[in-house]
Amino acid sequence: MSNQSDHNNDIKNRVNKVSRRHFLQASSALVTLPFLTSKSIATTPESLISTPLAYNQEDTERVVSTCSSFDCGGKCDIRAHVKDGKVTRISTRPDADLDEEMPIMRACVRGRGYRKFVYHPDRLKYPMKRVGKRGEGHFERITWDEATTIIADNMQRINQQYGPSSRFVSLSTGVTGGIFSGANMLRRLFNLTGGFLENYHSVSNGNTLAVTPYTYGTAASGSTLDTLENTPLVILWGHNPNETIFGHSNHYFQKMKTNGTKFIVVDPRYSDTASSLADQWIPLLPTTDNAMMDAMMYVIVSENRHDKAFIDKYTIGFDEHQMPAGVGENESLVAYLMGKKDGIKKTPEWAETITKVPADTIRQLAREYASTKPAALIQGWGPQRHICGERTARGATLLATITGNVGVRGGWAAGYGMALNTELRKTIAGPSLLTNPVKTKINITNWVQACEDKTLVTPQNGLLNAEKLETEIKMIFSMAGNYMANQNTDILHAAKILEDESKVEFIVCSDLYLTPSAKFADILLPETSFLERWNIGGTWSYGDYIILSEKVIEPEFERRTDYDWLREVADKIGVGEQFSEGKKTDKDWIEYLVNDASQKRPEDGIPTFDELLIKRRHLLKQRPHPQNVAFEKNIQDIDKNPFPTPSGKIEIFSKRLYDMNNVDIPALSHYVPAIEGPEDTLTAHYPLQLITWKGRNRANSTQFANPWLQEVQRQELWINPLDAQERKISEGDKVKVYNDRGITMIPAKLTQRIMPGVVALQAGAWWQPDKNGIDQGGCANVLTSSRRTAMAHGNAHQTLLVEVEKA
Ligand SMILES: Nc1nc2c(c(=O)[nH]1)N[C@H]1C(S)=C(S)[C@@H](COP(=O)(O)OP(=O)(O)OC[C@H]3O[C@@H](n4cnc5c(=O)[nH]c(N)nc54)[C@H](O)[C@@H]3O)O[C@H]1N2
Ligand SMILES: Nc1nc2c(c(=O)[nH]1)N[C@H]1C(S)=C(S)[C@@H](COP(=O)(O)OP(=O)(O)OC[C@H]3O[C@@H](n4cnc5c(=O)[nH]c(N)nc54)[C@H](O)[C@@H]3O)O[C@H]1N2
Ligand SMILES: [Mo]
Repeated sequence: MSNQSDHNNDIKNRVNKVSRRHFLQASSALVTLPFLTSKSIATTPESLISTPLAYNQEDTERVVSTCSSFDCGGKCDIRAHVKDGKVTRISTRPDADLDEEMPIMRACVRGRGYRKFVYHPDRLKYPMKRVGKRGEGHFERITWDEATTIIADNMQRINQQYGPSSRFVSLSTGVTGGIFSGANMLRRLFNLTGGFLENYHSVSNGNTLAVTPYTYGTAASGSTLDTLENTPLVILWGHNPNETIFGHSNHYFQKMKTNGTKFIVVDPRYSDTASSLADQWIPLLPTTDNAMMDAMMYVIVSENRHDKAFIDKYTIGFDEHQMPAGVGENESLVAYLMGKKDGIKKTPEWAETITKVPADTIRQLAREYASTKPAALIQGWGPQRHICGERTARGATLLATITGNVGVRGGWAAGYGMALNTELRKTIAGPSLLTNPVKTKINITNWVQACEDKTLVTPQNGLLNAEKLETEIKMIFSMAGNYMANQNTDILHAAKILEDESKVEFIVCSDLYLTPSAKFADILLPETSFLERWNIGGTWSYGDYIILSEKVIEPEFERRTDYDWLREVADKIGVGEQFSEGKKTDKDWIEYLVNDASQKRPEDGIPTFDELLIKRRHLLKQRPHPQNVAFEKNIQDIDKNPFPTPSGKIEIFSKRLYDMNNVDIPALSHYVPAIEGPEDTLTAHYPLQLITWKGRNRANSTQFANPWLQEVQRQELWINPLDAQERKISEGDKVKVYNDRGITMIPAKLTQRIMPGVVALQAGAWWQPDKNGIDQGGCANVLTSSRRTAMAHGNAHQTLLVEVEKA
């Protein structure tokens, strides 16, 4: 052990001292040096494993500290045990080595299951082309040369025939946890050859991202979590970090819990976060959050619990004295709450009938939030993936504002909620995508329309930088995505459009599995997994490190990296050199990108690639890192640092929203009954609201086929026993969940973890139509609506009504 340790210290010293050339030699030698042995992994100090590239267990086993490139909320330090060219086991950063300096995450159940994902017998092995009708899922094996020739030919033909804006890259988040991805390299290739139709809007958080600036002037409303250390009260509003991870939240929340912080969870579901963290769970009907927020504000204002000094100094729109010019009477927050215009006081009793939360519970929560200083109301993104998502996100920013919790340590501004200075994946940027000559963009919610009929996409529903689309989408590449027929809304409609070969003429899909979306491919390509190539992984916000994602095993069968085959396509089109800039492999790029960042940004202390090979990971800032409280500077000196809003203040009332004159996105972001919400007349046919959540055993649909993870959590419909009883449904019964858009069949789980009136399915189950086209897998997106949010034109995966009956 001590030899090992000395050796590592020696390496560290050499890293600091020797010239790069010498160092290069030293580090490449390390991989195979026989003296790097250690008998016990469990007792090996963290300082050791983080330092060398790897070490041997029994001379032949390497343990490599690496990470995935999935978009799963965290970026964990996983340990691949490699023997004879195979990963024999996945472990993770040892318990004993958790520390404040480096609270890097340990693998959850998903991370522990990676071996079963990578070695699954169903993994795609060879390039294939479609035989039979599109969507049927029949393919035959072809050579890579054939595949890249067909792709190069179609890229050129379709470009010539329809123009570059007929070429589209489908949403694909499968590799967005890394800086290097096939989807982005494809964008680069498109841009070298005329461009493509780009999309905007994040399906994850685009609604809150678009609306949070209407309050604060910027979406970056989150602080670093270490600033919450002494916060006595945290309200997690539709936030389930126990499963969704969100960077380091669990590390800090668990610590705070131990230190006595009170946690309240507001969620229609008793989530894993509620069960593991919460002192109180407040279920409410989906889409009614604003009614509860309105009533909380009513209690706070009518009981004089608001922070007057804060409101006077930093905000506009609270009462009639504080309104921007050009606005009529009774438009302020107080006027709205007191019913000056509509005659309705927004009392807890009023809200109880809408939300189903007892008035006293609302009153108690309002009092507690207003009287606990500071308090943090932290929103997840589930509530903003609703048709009223913008209103809900902004509503909470008003609560945070009137209680003076913005810009103060221990408070929280709500809204989007990511921290300002920790967008880590930017620490080391990916390769340049070059410039897209096509300026027209569609919202991601427009893509099916753009395939169907170009006139359906208009500036009013999401088209950017153009009055109309010049052409329909004729070519789609899905590179590590399942957003053609699984993760998108209303997939039965999407599938119908995709089946029609006269519409989209050519579809390429790169994946590891034959997913429901991959079934629509004309060319289906077997990519390598993250264990079979190089990348740099970064965590979501609230963490500030990067991890080297190393190629630890050779790809089997004919699997290739997207970059590798794209390079071949580029050669065939005649732009090979510009595309690759001489870099033959993904590793060449990673090496170049790391060294480039290291050289250009010495202030960040980014290591060189060779240093990273030894260090494995890098903290962006010097420790202890600067704690960041969002808007602290604005609050400390608003004259010098006005908010970047039109008024320079926090805008409780938004004149910009007022001028849009859209009832669905009012200037105050108050409650408006949602279409397909609980007040919709459609409830006569479909009385239950269906929501989906991101469960612990997969990242969206990624790892759906992993047998270990299928054991962790079954796909089933959560239904309250009251609703089940009414429908004579018993535990485990197969039920039919349906609306006008589709049907899914799934076993029922009777549980009080979901409130009456609401049913829930875990998001990300594969669509499994039987021979009659009826889904047998509990895929929620056969039921979801492609309706758009009012301002962002964003997705509303969460807002839908269904009926459930015993099958
Ligand atoms: N385990 C796991 N982690 C993940 C992912 C995954 O698939 N699996 N996906 C990652 C990705 S891509 C993203 S974008 C994030 C998403 O992170 P989030 O969007 O925050 O996650 P969700 O589970 O969709 O929603 C959070 C909670 O909102 C609740 N909710 C739904 N509707 C309402 C409502 O109307 N009001 C209120 N108050 N609550 C509501 C849900 O019950 C759920 O518990 O997670 C990331 N992390
Ligand atoms: N009902 C409902 N639907 C939702 C949501 C919801 O809350 N409810 N959430 C939405 C959100 S926030 C998101 S981000 C989207 C995500 O939707 P997608 O971007 O489609 O994400 P995944 O479903 O994970 O699909 C990623 C695919 O990439 C593949 N893959 C993984 N690794 C690799 C690789 O290394 N190479 C290649 N070529 N392929 C790889 C996986 O096998 C998988 O098929 O889903 C959205 N859909
Ligand atoms: Mo997402």
